[in-house]
Amino acid sequence: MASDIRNIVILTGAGISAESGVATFRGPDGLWEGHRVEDVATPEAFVRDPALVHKFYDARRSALAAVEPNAAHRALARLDAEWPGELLLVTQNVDDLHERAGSKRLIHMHGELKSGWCLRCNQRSAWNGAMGQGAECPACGTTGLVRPDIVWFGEIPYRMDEIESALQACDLFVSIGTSGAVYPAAGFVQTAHYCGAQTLEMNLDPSLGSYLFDEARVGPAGKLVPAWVE
Ligand code: BV8
Repeated sequence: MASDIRNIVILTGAGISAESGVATFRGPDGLWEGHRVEDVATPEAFVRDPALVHKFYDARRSALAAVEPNAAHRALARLDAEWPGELLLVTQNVDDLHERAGSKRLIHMHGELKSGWCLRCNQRSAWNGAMGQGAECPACGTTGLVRPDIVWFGEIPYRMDEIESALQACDLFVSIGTSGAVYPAAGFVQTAHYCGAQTLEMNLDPSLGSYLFDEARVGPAGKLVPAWVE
């Protein structure tokens, strides 16, 4: 890595978990039981059909037990442990593979499958099993008012202030395994570029925003990311 690089921001998307066996959103398998994610991952869908939305997230939460971090997650965790400068890993993913690989300086901007959010007391709690409609909030005991702690379309992503500050201060912005289809994440490369950072994309196919990057490497994250970290 160039010697003038000190502060790094890394953005990951579903593609970094693909080699672990976690389905991406917009690939050939991009539908879930015939539903587009955009039709299930919304507050309106949750009001309209909470059972369907809980089923969608319960299925993905239980699938986490069967998957493991891959070489790309592990390489980023090594970088997190060894990089002497600032490093922030922002993931759009709601799986727990980055933390299981050991990444510490991590933000889940779209929430986490393994968290529940009580609409009565507003507390978030760790969640491993099914949530369903009768779930009881561990903090206040209310049942039936726990929702997935996921940022749905139309909702504001988490910790955007911290992310914006890191983008403005970084020397290098790296995007890994994302189609560039969803904002504000898809716009991070422009913020970093305007603030003087070098930008690198690593993706199986050129993303919608590939043209915005100084460099775009095409291939599987499990191969490209360890080679880049080394
Ligand atoms: C917001 C949680 C305001 C759900 C998700 C019109 C124009 C522009 C924007 C909008 C618009 N209309 C509405 C909007 C805003 C909207 C949006 O962007 N819509 C899109 C569809 C147009 N955004 C929002 O609503 C966001 N909120 O804007 O609030 C605001 C903003 C800022 C500040 C204040 C207020 C909220 C968006 C969050 C939605 N929730 N996830 C869940 O997970 O169930 S988004 C969902 O898509 C996932 O999080 C996912 O991470 C994300 C992006 O998808 P990707 O991760 O990129 O996955 P995808 O399948 O698309 O691509 C995978 C890529 O990997 C591919 O390129 C593939 O080639 C590659 N790949 C595959 N295998 C590999 C690989 N790469 C490497 N190696 C491999 N092996």
